[in-house]
Amino acid sequence: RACAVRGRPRAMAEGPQPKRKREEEEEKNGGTATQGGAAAAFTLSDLRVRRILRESARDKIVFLHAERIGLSGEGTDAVVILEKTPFQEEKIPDLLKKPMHAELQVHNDIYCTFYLSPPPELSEIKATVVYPATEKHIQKYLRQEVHLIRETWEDYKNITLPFIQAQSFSIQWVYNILEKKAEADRIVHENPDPSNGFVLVPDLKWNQNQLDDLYLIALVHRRDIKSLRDLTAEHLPLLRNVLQEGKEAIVKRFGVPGSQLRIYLHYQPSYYHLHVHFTALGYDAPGSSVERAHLLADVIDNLAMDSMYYQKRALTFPLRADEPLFKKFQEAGKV
Ligand code: GTA
Repeated sequence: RACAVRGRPRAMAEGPQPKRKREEEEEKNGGTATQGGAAAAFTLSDLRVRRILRESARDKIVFLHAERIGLSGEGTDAVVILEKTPFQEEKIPDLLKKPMHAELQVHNDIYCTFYLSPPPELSEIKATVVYPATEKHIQKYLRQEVHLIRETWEDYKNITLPFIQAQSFSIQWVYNILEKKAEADRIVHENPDPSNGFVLVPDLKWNQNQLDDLYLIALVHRRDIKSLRDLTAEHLPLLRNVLQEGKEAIVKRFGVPGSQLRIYLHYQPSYYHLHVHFTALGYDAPGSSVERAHLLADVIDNLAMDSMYYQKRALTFPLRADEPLFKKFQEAGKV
């Protein structure tokens, strides 16, 4: 059921690559992406926009509810995220040099503003597609009011755990990576140990063209750890491997030292298979704020002090007002 979007695939496993090599790769791939045992391929132009779920002028990103009309005339939901990509340092001089349309909008004394229409290679937009998308995906990207929840261990057992057992996003994409059915060519590092090992891959949000928004994700091989709440001192060797080997692999491949990485877990995550986020310290990554991110180094220290730390303390996290889990907390009189 993976989506196969006919478009321009990137050969990303090797990190930011020289332009010529990337172009050769693209020609070799013939412009079609079919990773992960994909179902029928479709082009982006098969998708019709139904509505804008959310947009941000600051982040230059728009989240769309789209649909693909089948032969029977029935629409299947999709989510499309369009995002203007960051500038790539080596291409900046071309922006001024290459012939293009430049419209002068304001000229006042020493101040001018121009609007440029750069050639395609200098004006990329990244499109992330979720197809077919569930109602939960659509809700996830819809702009909504957010509330903070303070969850005790009892709340976790009585409200959150039954909820996540009954309905949470599929983690098939995680298993595809761990089993090398998808993104195998993107793996940056692997420790294959079934208990204490993990796979480190570039996150879906990072195009690897520049290091400013570096974002990788470590997925543990063990399948029995849903989130922070399941962690005990038993998991310390695994967590220490992720922290140490993850940092070593990133400095080796991308030249970014551990002191410039933000390494953290989300609580609540969207996907209940333990994973750790590695983002560039200078990048304000979505979900890196205090109400959601738990630094891995702190998690390790907390567990070393008290094996049951995350089964004892209350945890705070944000929930959107119309999320079913928020309603469960409301019904229990906890909000
Ligand atoms: N390599 O197939 C995948 C894949 N999937 C399906 C998800 N991820 C994947 N990585 C690879 N291949 O960082 C990544 C996600 C995320 C992590 C899961 O796995 O990109 P999480 O379980 O803690 O869930 O982490 P999280 O953080 O909620 O996930 P997600 O999807 O990133 O959503 C976070 C919020 O960021 C969204 O609600 C959205 O509002 C916001 N956002 C801002 N910018 C973007 C963007 N460019 N793309 C997507 N979401 C964005």
